[in-house]
Parts: sequence; structure tokens; C-alpha cells
Amino acid sequence: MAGQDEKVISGKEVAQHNSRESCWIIVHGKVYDVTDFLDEHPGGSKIILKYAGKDATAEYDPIHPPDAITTHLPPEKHLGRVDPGTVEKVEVQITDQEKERQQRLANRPPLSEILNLHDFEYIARAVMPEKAWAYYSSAADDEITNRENHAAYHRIWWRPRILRDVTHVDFSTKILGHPTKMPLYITATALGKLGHPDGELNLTRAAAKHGVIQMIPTLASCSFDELVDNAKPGQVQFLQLYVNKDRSITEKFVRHAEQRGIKALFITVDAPQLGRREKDMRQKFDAEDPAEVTENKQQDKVDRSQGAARAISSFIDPGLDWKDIPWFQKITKMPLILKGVQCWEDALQAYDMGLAGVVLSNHGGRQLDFSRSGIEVLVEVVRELKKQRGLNFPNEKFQLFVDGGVRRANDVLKAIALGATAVGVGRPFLYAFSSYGFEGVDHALNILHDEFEMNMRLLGARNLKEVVPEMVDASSLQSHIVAVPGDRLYDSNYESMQHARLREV
Ligand code: PYR
Repeated sequence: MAGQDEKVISGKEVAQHNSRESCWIIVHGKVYDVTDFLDEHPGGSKIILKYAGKDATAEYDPIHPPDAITTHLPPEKHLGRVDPGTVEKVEVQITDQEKERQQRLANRPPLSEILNLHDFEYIARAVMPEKAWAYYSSAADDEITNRENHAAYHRIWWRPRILRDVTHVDFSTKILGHPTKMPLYITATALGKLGHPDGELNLTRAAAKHGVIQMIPTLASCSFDELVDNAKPGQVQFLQLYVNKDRSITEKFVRHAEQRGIKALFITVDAPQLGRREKDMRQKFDAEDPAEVTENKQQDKVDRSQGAARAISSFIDPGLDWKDIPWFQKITKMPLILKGVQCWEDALQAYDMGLAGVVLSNHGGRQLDFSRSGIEVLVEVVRELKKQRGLNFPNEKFQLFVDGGVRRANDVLKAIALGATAVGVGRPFLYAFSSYGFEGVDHALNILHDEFEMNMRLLGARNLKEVVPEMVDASSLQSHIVAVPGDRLYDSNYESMQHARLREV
């Protein structure tokens, strides 16, 4: 239906289809009949009905991957193109709360005053739209693992070496054979446009400038091709994969990614169902009028009190299994890495099945609460793979990655000392671009660069090969107690969880 022959429909005609009985919406200038889809919409019918007969682009964009409509609606429901001059503008009412937020955004400090990644988080919390902050910052259940991810690094202490000539320090390395200026990569995080209109493009550009690798998320707000098209020639990108219940969709995506030059496929294995992120869920619930929620419940087959996470994730296949691995090996030559491994037994199985590595991760504490931190799991994986398969780490053939809770180059170097090839950093870059766009991510990477340089010197390590296990005391890592009286992340940025609200009388 696309192209020259596309039917042109007037805004007036679209406006007449503004009910549950006949619901048309406009997204990016195209008209769709979503009447039959209303009850299937993972985010519930109410939000679509709010835009019935109108242009829904602004609401649609941040929370949907660009191809969501084309994937879910049969072609006959793509009605044509709207005549742009005839569309009535949707009135956006700016609340007092939003005005205050915009004021805070205008008053944010200059980047020169941002000294570390915690600062970005602090500013982001103040200047981001509430829903976006809730989605990015939330974690599963009581958020114990989310806090533990960071706290675990507090239980590892350095044993630095002295009197080594550290005039020149080099912390570049290779990830899966591809050079990176620092031993970290920008890991996959969903819905970048919730935080900034350029979404994940901010990360693509900053990764290019700093010579680090970006992992493109399946659930990016920007389209996959846009992120690849905007990479510099030769810029290395990886892909994070959520596996679709419809394997033909996954196969097409993986083959396309390989053909577009993606260098490695990170298959997420810790999310057969997305965890309960109650801050996110509460946001969504608060956005509704409680009385209407009760009234409409009968009509609404989908539980929509589940926040952004639920709204975007219903396609993920909970049936994914070890027996699918050979299928992946058949459809792509890209190195395969499992993202979300949490014990040595699974790491060993991944090695035995010929995979290229594993990310020891609990999904930023967003999945199973009381999962251990990736850095803690790293220690047992290194020990058991050496014992059982004679492997030494870091290892070129089977690489170990860690993510979660990292806020300093100091944290990253602890993982390197313990055997990781590199570390994934996610939320801090989201907070950086949500507050300052591309310049924020650029500044965050500059900060990390400076921290690496200083820490390498203070450790007495001239290159990453000299960051060795003997340099750390990780003997307390397994005791899950945080022996610090206070912590900047939790004292100033971490937001306590709320309880259900009493209705006003
Ligand atoms: C998350 O919200 O954690 C996803 O991975 C989509």
C-alpha cells in the first residue's frame, strides 16, 4: 500500500472514526484502523482511544519500536496517507508539574559541574519526565538486586603496586576481536526516546567519537537501520536480541543485522517475562483516573497497570531453550553471546555449546530480585571454568562480560582484574543523554576516560594485562552485607519505593 498509489485521506474523515466501534489513528502521517486491535494492545485500549480519530505520533514514538504497527496490524488496516493540511492539532495541555520540570531542565548545571556519573543520575531524576525516570530507574520487586549490583563493588578492595613507571598508561583492549579505547561497552537499554528526542542516536554518535562499542537494543526507540546508518564507517556495533515467539521474525532480524555489518549477537536469556518494576507500574496506574479504571475493566482484556515494560514486551518468547542454540548457530555466523547468565553451570554449558561468551548480568536488577551481582558471579565462573575446562581469563575464545551497578572506572577495573574482558554500562548513559543529549554522553565518556587513566596510574598498571587478580581483595564479595554507613547513589539519587496511595476523600 505504500508509495505513490497510497490513498490520501482527509483529517476530517479520520476524525469521524473516534470510538471503540471504529477507531482510526494517525502515526507519522499514515492512517491506521486499529478497531480490532484495541483489546490486543499490550498497553490497553484506553490509551489508544484517547487518540481515536487523531494524530497519536507524539505518544506513540517514545514507547514503541518504529515497526510496531507494521508488525502487528495486517496490511488491510493500513488505510493510507493523511492529507497533512487537514489534520487538527492535538492540544497538549501543559500541567503545572510539567512547567516546573521544564524550569528545572532549563536550570540544570553546566556540564563542567558534572564530575561523575552519579551527578548525571541526580540531575536526570530532577529533569526527566516522571514516566521516563520511572521506567529507566525502576527494578524488580523490592529492588534488592538493583542496590546489590552497586554495593557488591564496595566489597572489593585494591592491592595496588608501587614504583612502576606509569607515565604512559593504555587501557584500550579488544572485545570479541574488535578494538575499544576503554574496557567497556554501551549496553542495550530500551526506549531511548523516553529520555531524549534523539534516543539511542545519542549513544551511536558518542560511541563513534570515543572509539567504544554500542550494543543496539531490540527495543530501541530509533529504528535498527537508523542506528546502523548513523554509525561512522568502520564503527563496530553489536546487537542485543529479544527472541520473538514467531521465529521467522527473529530470523529475518538476525539475518538483516548480520548483513548490515553487526559484529556480535547478544541473546537475552534472563527475561522470559519482564520483572515487576513497581515504580514503573505505579506511574502507569497513577496516570489513570481510578474510577475509570474500575469502570472500564470489563472491556479491557489486558492488564494495563503494568507500566512501559509490560507494554513493549509481550512478543518475547518464554519458550526459549538451550535446544534453540543450534538454530541460532545455523542462521548466523555472528559470534553468539548469552546475556543474563547467573551461575557457573550455565556459563559452562554455553562454553561447551561453542558460544563466544556470556554476559554475567541480572538485567540491571530488573528481573529476578535476589539474583547475585554479575561481579560476584564472575568469580565463580572464572574458578569453575578453570577447574573444569582448564580455561584462563581473560580468554579470547570464550569471553566474560559483566554489567550492572557500574558507576566508576574503578568498578570496571575490578571486573577486569577478576577476569572479565569488558563491562557493560547502561543506565548512566541514559541519564546522561536524558539530561544533556549527546553532549551528556560525550562528557560521561570523558569522565570515565579520565578515571581510567588516574586509576591505572594509582594501581601501578600500565596496560590491562597488568590489572591482575592479585591486585584485588575480593574475599568479602560473597558476604551480602554492605559495610558502608552511607552511599551517594542511595542517599541522594536512589528513590525509595512508594506504597499504594489512599484515595482522596
Ligand atoms: C527492560 O525494560 O528491562 C527491557 O529489557 C525491555
